[in-house]
Amino acid sequence: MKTNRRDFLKISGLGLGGILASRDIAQTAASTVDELFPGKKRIPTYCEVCFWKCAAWVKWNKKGELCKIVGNESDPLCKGRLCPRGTAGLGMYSDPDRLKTPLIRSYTRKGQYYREASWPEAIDYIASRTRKIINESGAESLALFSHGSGGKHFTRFLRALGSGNYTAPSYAQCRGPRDVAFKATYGTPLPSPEPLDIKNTNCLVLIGSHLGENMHNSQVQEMSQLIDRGVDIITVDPRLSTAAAHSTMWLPIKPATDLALLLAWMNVIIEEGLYDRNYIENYCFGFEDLQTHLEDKTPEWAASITNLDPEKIRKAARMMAQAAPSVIVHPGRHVTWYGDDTQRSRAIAILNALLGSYGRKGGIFIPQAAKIPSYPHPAYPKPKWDWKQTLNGRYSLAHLSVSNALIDASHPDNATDNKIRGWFIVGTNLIHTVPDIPRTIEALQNQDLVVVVDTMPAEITGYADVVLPECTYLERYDDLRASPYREATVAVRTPALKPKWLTKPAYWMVKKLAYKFGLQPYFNYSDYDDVLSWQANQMGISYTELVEKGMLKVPNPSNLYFDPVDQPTFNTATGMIELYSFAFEDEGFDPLPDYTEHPEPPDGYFRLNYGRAPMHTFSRTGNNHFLYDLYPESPVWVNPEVAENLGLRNGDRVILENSEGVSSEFSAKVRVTNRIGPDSVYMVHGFGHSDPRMKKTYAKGISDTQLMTNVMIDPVMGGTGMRGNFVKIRKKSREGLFS
Ligand SMILES: Nc1nc2c(c(=O)[nH]1)N[C@H]1C(S)=C(S)[C@@H](COP(=O)(O)OP(=O)(O)OC[C@H]3O[C@@H](n4cnc5c(=O)[nH]c(N)nc54)[C@H](O)[C@@H]3O)O[C@H]1N2
Ligand SMILES: Nc1nc2c(c(=O)[nH]1)N[C@H]1C(S)=C(S)[C@@H](COP(=O)(O)OP(=O)(O)OC[C@H]3O[C@@H](n4cnc5c(=O)[nH]c(N)nc54)[C@H](O)[C@@H]3O)O[C@H]1N2
Ligand code: SF4
Ligand SMILES: [Mo]
Repeated sequence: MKTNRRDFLKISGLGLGGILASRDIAQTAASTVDELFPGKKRIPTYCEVCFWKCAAWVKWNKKGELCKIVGNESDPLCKGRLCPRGTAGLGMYSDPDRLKTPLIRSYTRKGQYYREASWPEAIDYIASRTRKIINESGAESLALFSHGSGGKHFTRFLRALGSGNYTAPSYAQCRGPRDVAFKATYGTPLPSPEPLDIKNTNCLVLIGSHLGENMHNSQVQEMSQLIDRGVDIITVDPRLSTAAAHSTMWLPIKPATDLALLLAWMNVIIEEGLYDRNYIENYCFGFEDLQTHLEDKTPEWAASITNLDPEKIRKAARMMAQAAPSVIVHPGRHVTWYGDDTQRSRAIAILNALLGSYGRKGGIFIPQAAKIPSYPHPAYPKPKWDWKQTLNGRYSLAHLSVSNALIDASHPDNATDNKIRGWFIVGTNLIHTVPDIPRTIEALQNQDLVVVVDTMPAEITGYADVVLPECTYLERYDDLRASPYREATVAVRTPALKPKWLTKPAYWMVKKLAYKFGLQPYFNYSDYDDVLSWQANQMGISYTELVEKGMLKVPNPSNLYFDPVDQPTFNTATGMIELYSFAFEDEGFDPLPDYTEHPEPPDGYFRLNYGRAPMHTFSRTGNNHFLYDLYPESPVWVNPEVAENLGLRNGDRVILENSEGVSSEFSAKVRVTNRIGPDSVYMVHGFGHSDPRMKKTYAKGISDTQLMTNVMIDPVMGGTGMRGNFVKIRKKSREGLFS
């Protein structure tokens, strides 16, 4: 049967009969360590609850019972301490609502349902559908959307088949604009974790980065040291964020106007001669053009746009210059805001250069990463076309694949020859992740095969033909962690618990699939520690010691800061830091960033603002019982003036309706607070789950993504600006209706 019409399957109540033998169910109780690993009391892993990947220990108590997850004391990314989410990682393992068996979409006259399937059946099914797509239109018609460790294994599978269409939301929905801006300016994008020398800085400037709610571990720890030391922190945020509340200076900017502030700061720094002359002369190109460009961008000009006091704008610029070069204008991370995000990020990159902070102690350091050799495999076939061709001339500076462009290539309105016909989705809940949900669903409906690999019955699994249950990070090996930071390190993840039910690791799944296509040579391992121990060996590290210690330091490949004698080279057209960007000019974009005006909310509407809560990660932790107990749903923050006008009180339930008429599926409680201005409402991303199989979090709170139907695409690299959506607030009446 052709499966191009997919009901969103919200199945509950399907018993665990048949496939799932009682012995699998008995595994819900954690095995003891003596049973699993005689003689061991702790097992090394790195956390997967977010992408900071803190190295950690899974520990057992004296009785040999699993007791907790703690940070690895020698890991620079966590300094021995996990954030609340990492500590609650066991909740990912013990969640009773986890996916338990493979599921295959099946059809009866009455409708569609998922039936539990065995692994051989599920693998056969995927292989035969995949083969059909390859035979008819080539392996290039297969796409992979992934986030997290499992995605790496599936990327290898896709490449071995001959497709280059793999993508992650961490680019066009997150860091892409920043990375393109830094690449254009310094010749290299910024990696994750950001190489920010926060602990050594004398001034930290946060533009929207809400550290403290954004819990990126070592950054938050180092920022709290700054607070204790009384170091200057300047926070630009329309909302009184946790960071703003702990800052020397809070600039409550009018939303969407940051570019004007950044230009005015640069104007002050140049006009008052506060820039780093030597640095500019030795390393930078285009200073005179920049100077001319900024002549009229005075604090008074910016004040009229940003609603900030011009004297405060001057004062902040002087504070930065005084601390320079030990100053960090934080480049941000989730920067897809208003569609001109690459230009805003360029302004941040240039401001850091004027202050001479890039490559300097207390500024932005040169990231140090271990190089992990790739496990031997035959060369990947060269695809006839890949994601670059799907852009059709758009987003010319995108240097990684753009998830939304692959969605476009999968959509029925794609009139080109480069069509995507099958999706593998691994560890990304696209329904909560990519704005304009109806378009994603139309593209999904147009596929001949949709495979979803997840640990939970997340919304995206309801659109699959086949759902493959991955075991959690606590039950598997994954690739070695080689996160770039101040020190080059290698960390290892090994299974601390037996996979529950019929769940399996992604590396096992791709090996089984590869077998069906004669691609075994690409996955030539029996268990994944074959790969890890081979890699460790090649690097001259003892694998036994690595597992014993969880994480090892290896020699840094370069200096952490620019050498005062040796001239660094930059991978740009001029070989210098490009204040004036030839890469931008060549592609028809402003070579120097300029301010663009954005629409204001219409009468009766508010700007939809969103962010993070310390105890949740996106949509993945809502059902984690530890974290649910701490924070079951996000309230909607409303300014007291607005609350008064609309007759709203703390705790009232409301739904939100956007200016295109889309209403939130569920309601949330109002939180009346001065911490948000009267032009916006604020909520935490990741709530409003619509899949009843996630029993705890189902229907709790509002999904910000559902209300994002106006997507402002960044013309430079295709990022999806998400902050231009306006909503009105509808209160629940006594009769239970929203008016
Ligand atoms: N509206 C809105 N959209 C956003 C954002 C926002 O703030 N608001 N933020 C953006 C940003 S910054 C980012 S980085 C992206 C994040 O985007 P995603 O990574 O897609 O975010 P999650 O919602 O956490 O979805 C992760 C999925 O992976 C599953 N999962 C968790 N662990 C595992 C595992 O070990 N194996 C497998 N196979 N699956 C697993 C979870 O159950 C969940 O379904 O979202 C972006 N999109
Ligand atoms: N606890 C937790 N921590 C996380 C994550 C998580 O899911 N949970 N996700 C991680 C990931 S992948 C990412 S990318 C980061 C994202 O974290 P950040 O990069 O810090 O997030 P943003 O969404 O860019 O910033 C949110 C802040 O921007 C403010 N803001 C809104 N509009 C404007 C504006 O016009 N101008 C200015 N200056 N500020 C504005 C909001 O009020 C809010 O305080 O968090 C990371 N850390
Ligand atoms: S910051 Fe928290 S959730 Fe993220 S990897 Fe570290 S401990 Fe895990
Ligand atoms: Mo992100």
